[in-house]
Parts: sequence; C-alpha cells; structure tokens
Amino acid sequence: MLKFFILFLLLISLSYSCINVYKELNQSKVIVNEPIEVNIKIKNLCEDKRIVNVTEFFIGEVIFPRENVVYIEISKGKILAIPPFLFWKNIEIKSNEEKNITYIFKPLQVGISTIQSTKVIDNKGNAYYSNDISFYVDCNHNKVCEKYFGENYYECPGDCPSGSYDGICDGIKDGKCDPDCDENADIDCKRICGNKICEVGENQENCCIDCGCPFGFECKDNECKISSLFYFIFLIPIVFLFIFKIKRKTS
Ligand SMILES: [Ca+2]
Ligand SMILES: [Ca+2]
Ligand SMILES: [Ca+2]
Repeated sequence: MLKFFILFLLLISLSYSCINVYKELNQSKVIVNEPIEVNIKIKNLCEDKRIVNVTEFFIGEVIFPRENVVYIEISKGKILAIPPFLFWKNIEIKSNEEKNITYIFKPLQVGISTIQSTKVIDNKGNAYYSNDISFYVDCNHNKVCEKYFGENYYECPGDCPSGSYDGICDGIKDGKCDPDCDENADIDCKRICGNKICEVGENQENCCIDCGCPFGFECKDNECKISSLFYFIFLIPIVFLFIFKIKRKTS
C-alpha cells in the first residue's frame, strides 16, 4: 500500500515538473560595460499547452528588451532595495515545444558575477527554476583605470599600474606614491622635508624649506619668520618718523 502511495506521489510530482528551464551565456568572454547575451530555453514536456510568466534577476544595465524591465515602486515609507528585473508575460508553449528568450545586458563591475536562476510560473501555478550562471567579468583593457567599474591593480594591472588611484593601496616600492595609501603603507609616500619638492602633506607651516613662506617672511630653521628685508622696508622708516616727531616736539 505504501509503495503505491509513494508511486502516486512520484507521478504527481513528475506531472508538476514537466517544464525544463535552462539558460546559458551566448559568449565565452565577458568584458565590463560591454553587452552580453543570455539565452533562456523553456521546454514544455507536459501533455498539454502551458502559458508561462518568466522572471529574471541580474545585476547590470539592460540593453534589450528595455520594455520588459520592471521597477519595484517605493511604497508608503518603505524603501524596497530591489534592483530592476526582467519580466515576460503570457508566453504560450505547446506540448513538446521549446521557446527561447534572449536578453542583452551590460555588466558594470569587474570580477565574478552570478545570474540567479530564472523563475518560470505556468498557468497552473507551478514554479520552475533554471540553473544559475557564474562568469568572470574582465576589465576592458583600454589603458584607463576605471575605478567605478571595479578596475584595480590586482584585477587589471594593464589599466591600473601600481600607484594608480583605484581604491586599493598596493604599497609597492616603485618611487610612486599610491594616492590610496598613507605614508606608512607605501614607503614612496614618506615625505622628505628638504628635498626641494613641496610634496602632498607638506605646507608652509610644516616644511617651509620646500614650500617657502608668505611675503615678508623668510624660512629660518624650517620656520617662517619676519624677514630682515621686511624690517628694513617697513620698520626703519617708522622709527625714523618717530624720532623726527620727537625732535619736532622738543625744538
Ligand atoms: Ca579600463
Ligand atoms: Ca592604488
Ligand atoms: Ca608605491
């Protein structure tokens, strides 16, 4: 009796999972900010015709079909941080027929990327899921270090050589101060007061030897002090004027 019951359940589950969903990339190489094509195959192995809705989530910018992009609205006080997704409605698939859906999008971040499984719901309310797909998004090798695409020294050394402003402190000793490092992380960022270069972090207050002093001041012992020339030009005439005035009073 139990065997019959299990067989019955198996037959029911088979009858419910009679749609196969499979997806793949239509290319082997993926480059950041360049379009890629994804193909979703939906095969109806059921004995009857099915009408399905398809939902696809991914991270990137949709190129085609833009009219199928759905945005989640922000409802009363609730912010739903769900990215836009693609939605196809009422696709009719006859028994033993396979339908292909193609979409094109641009990945916007270098590194490993995954597109979650496609969800298909048929007119009987059954849900079917495809495989996930993972792939590596390469940098675009255009000799420009595009930090906003996630290009950096480790992922794209051709575009972001050491010392690039790429959000990563590479700390390599190459005579180039990486702007992402502090002076402890990259020895090249150590300031040398006295090398006749007014470097980042040096100013007239902490290194007048390299950065000079304002007008009327001169650098003595690495401090800006009123210059003797300033005394000569401004103070000596004042002293003379003072003496002159005293002499006129006494005469
Ligand atoms: Ca680049
Ligand atoms: Ca860097
Ligand atoms: Ca360096």
